[in-house]
Amino acid sequence: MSRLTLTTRASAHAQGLTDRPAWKALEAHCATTHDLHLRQMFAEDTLRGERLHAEAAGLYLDYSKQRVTDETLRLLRELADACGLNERIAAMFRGDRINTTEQRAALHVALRAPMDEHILIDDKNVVSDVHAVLDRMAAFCERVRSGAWTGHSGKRIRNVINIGIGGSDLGPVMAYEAMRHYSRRDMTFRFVSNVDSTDFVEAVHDLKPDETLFVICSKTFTTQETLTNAQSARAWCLHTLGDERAVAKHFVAVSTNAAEVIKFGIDADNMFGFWDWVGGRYSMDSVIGLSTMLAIGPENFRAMLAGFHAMDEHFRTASPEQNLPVLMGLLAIWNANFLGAATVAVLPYDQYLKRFPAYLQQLAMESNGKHVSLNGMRVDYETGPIYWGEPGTNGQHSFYQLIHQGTHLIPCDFIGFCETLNPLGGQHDLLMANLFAQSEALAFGKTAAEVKAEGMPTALVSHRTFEGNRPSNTLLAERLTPHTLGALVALYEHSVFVQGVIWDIDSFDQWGVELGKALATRIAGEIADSGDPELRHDGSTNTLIRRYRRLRHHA
Ligand code: G6Q
Repeated sequence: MSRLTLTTRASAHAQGLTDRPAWKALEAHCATTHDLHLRQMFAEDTLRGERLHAEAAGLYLDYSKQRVTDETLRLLRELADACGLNERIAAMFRGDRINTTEQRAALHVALRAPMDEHILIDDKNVVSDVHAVLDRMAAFCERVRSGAWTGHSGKRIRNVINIGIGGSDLGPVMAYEAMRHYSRRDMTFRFVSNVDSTDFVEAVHDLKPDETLFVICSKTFTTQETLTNAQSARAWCLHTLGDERAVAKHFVAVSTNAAEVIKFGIDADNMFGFWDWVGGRYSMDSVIGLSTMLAIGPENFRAMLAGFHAMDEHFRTASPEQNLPVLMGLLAIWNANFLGAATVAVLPYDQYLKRFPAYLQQLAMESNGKHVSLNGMRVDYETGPIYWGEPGTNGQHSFYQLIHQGTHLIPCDFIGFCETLNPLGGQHDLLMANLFAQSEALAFGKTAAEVKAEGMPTALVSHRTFEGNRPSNTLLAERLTPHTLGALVALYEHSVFVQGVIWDIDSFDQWGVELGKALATRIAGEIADSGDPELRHDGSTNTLIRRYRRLRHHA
């Protein structure tokens, strides 16, 4: 749907945000500054590159290459005030039920709160519960890592397979990949999420059941994909081990639903619980991170939590001018709603962060991919942009062309580290040179005059010209540690929240995934039907199902 259609149709519905004086002031400001080029902004303010930065929890944010002036930033802060951002932040930390459509708190900050903090839900301090579970996780992980926990045949566990999907997969797999340097190298960690049997079969093809531990991660323990894969895992294990009692040694569950876990056949002693105020995509630092802790050990896991907490405290207490999540959130609003950028490219210059863009896709797009405001009215502005990305430098030889010279405006988040965990000749310097070069080229481009001065034939000048003025953030940290990873994830969690507050949407529900799930269950029944079921879908879906039923056995 074109932007025009969406806006026209939406304008008949709820307004609010776009009626605010602060919004209108930003629109007027945008109209007068739209053509301002970063070249000019840097030329007029020689200190801009040093000035427009903020730093917290080991992360340095340079936002000087964003297309903003001091006035833009002031107006964005005014908008945040008008939207009650401070009060919404306080409400989240207090444990208010800010996830209004599900009547739940969104209290992921409690997952990394130090033991002496008190955060109450229904008069109960949840921080002590969090630490009790952390201690249990740590004791279990120590037993597995030391070899004290053995499989059914007495062999030590060498392989851990996390089975989960969405929030019960993307966080754990991202964190494992990011923290691989700190992980046990004599153990194998794999992640199965897709209901496509290939995912499971490939994950176990070279593993032995008697050395394998399955961590079944599902908040609800009703998710079709996860339970199907868990059943396959059970069958795979028992096929070799041949004894039901083996399940107790090779399966643990992470869930809020004890009844379903027990029904599946996993002993309550082997279950790690959590709470409904932990959203799936905000759960990698909860017990959903059991596989992460198995890989990197309790001490590193706690260091990661400390990184999360450092960013939480910064978010809660820092002034908006210095507040990284607030700045990144407001800059995202500026880019999406005023400069018209529909996507954000996330470009980590660190191979260990290769799954970070995928993780962020869920965090940002499931949180802010909403078209109704908190009061249920259709919004008349764009909400959550599309997040995507690849680690540098690979992306440079692929889609960066479009970012540099295409017709879409694509703000970029560059993420880099001053020190590599794997020094090899001058490779890290080269990697970082590429990061800096890309953000420089995007911002400043290359003028036609510069191209001509190089003696380029006239016919090629326009092809070789780079307009520049492409905005980017650069996040720089000393090195990728568990603490840095925690801070980085918390930064994005809170930046996503800031955007949701401005857009006046519920960033913590995900009703959009429901319809597809319900239809899949119905169609699965129709496919399994051995007779000739009456199909009552649309003509296209009916035809596709019939064709599939006819051809599937001939494969
Ligand atoms: C995340 C979502 C969703 C969820 C998965 C798995 O915020 O709620 O991605 O994590 O659908 O759900 P279960 O953990 O309940 O299996």
